Parts: sequence; C-alpha cells; structure tokens
Amino acid sequence: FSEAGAKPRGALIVVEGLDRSGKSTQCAKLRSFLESSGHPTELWRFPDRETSVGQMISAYLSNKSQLDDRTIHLLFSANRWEKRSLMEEKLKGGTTLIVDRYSYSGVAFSSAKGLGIEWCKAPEVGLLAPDSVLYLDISPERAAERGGYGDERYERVDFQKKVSEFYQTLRDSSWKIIDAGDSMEEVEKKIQQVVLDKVKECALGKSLSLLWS
Ligand code: T5A
Ligand code: NA
Repeated sequence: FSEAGAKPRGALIVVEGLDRSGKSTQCAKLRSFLESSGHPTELWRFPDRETSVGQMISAYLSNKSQLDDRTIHLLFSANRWEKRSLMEEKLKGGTTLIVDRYSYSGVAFSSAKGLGIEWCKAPEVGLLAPDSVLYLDISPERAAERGGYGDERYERVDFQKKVSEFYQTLRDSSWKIIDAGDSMEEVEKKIQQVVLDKVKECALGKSLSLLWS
C-alpha cells in the first residue's frame, strides 16, 4: 500500500474489554479526536445489529431468542465477514476505522462458555488483523457498578471473570493495555497518543495483515 501514488491507508483500531469497561464512550471520543486532527475516520461496532444477521444476534443478546452456543458463535463471525470487503476498501481508501469489539470478543466470550479456543478462532482466520488493539482493563466488579449493567445475556460478574481470562490468552504485540478504572478523561488521553502513532505508521506504509495466521 506504499507504492508511489497510492493513497496512505487508514489504520484499523480495535477497542476491546469487558462489558461496561467504557469502550463505546472511548470510541466516540477517539473518533472526534482523530477527525479534528485531520484524519478521515469512521466508527464501527460488532455486533453490527443493523444487518439481518445482526438482528438475530441482537434478539439473542436481549434474551428474546435462544440459540445453540456454536450457532451464535458462527453468527457473530458471519457478522464480521459480511463487513470484511467494505472494511478493506475503507482502509485502502485512507479511512481509519475505530472498531468497537472484534474477533477477540468473539473468541473470549464463546470460550468462556466452554467452547474450545481453537474451534472459536477458526472462523475468524482471514479477517483483517487490527493494527492496534486497545484493551480497556477493568475488574468485573468495578464494571458491574456502572450504568445499565445486567440488562443483557452475558452481564454477570462470574461469567465476565472467565471472559477476562480468555482475553488474556489472546494478547499479542498489537495490544495495548489501558487502565479503564481511571476517569473518562484520563483514559481518553492515554489512548490518543497510542492511536495517533499507529495512524502515522499505517499512512507511512505499514502493511495490512490477516488474523490468525
Ligand atoms: N459478543 C460480542 C460476543 O459474544 N461475541 C462477539 O463476537 C461480539 C462482537 C454485546 C455483547 O456481545 C458479546 C459481548 C457483549 O456481551 P456490545 O453491543 O458491544 O456487545 O455491548 P454494549 O452493551 O453496547 O456495551 P458494553 O456493555 O460492552 O459497554 P462499553 O461500551 O464497554 O461501555 P460504555 O462506554 O457504554 O460505558 C458503560 C457505562 O460506564 C460509564 C458510561 O457513562 C456508561 O454509563 N463509563 C464510565 N464511568 C466511570 N469512569 C469511566 N472511565 C467510564 N467510562 C464509561
Ligand atoms: Na458498548
């Protein structure tokens, strides 16, 4: 993507963390920050509840429907695959994408239910690998004290503990651990420099790679 005349590509920035760790709050702040710094940016989220697959996922999460554990896992994955080509197009066109949850959520949540981690990773192989994963680190107990907790299927402290253990097994060099117990402003500041550096690196020709190969 660094050939002469090619547009500098956008960065794929993923934000992960337990339920109520502050991901959506920080994604919105990060988007305004990047845009005001002159970087074309879009905010995406998974599950994308707008698509037909996303509507099935949404019904499941709000306990309006029941699905077998493997079935819902594959739907979450399909929901990422249905956006993959658009994702690549946007990045190559120079747009930075901030993505609120991605394959790491997919694997951590399903593994916490007892599905094998390798089985969980398999359908994610070949999706675009993030340039940076910001992991908002908070204890399940503190997260549970935050607004709206307990409304959806996975929002139970014991389950979130298991999820956090599986998240740790997925860490690699693209991850940055952010203390999400700090104030919103502190968290925001910590994220900004990490992301700005990554956006510059991508514009200078860092190549896109694929999960988990
Ligand atoms: N899932 C997801 C899978 O099982 N497989 C998958 O493949 C994927 C993609 C839905 C569920 O699906 C699972 C994971 C989830 O259980 P979702 O739609 O992302 O995922 O969930 P939401 O309910 O939208 O979001 P979260 O519960 O994860 O919350 P956030 O986005 O982490 O937190 P946020 O920003 O909404 O903040 C929560 C509250 O805390 C306050 C906010 O004001 C808000 O009230 N807050 C703070 N308070 C104090 N200090 C701070 N620093 C704060 N930051 C935020
Ligand atoms: Na959210």
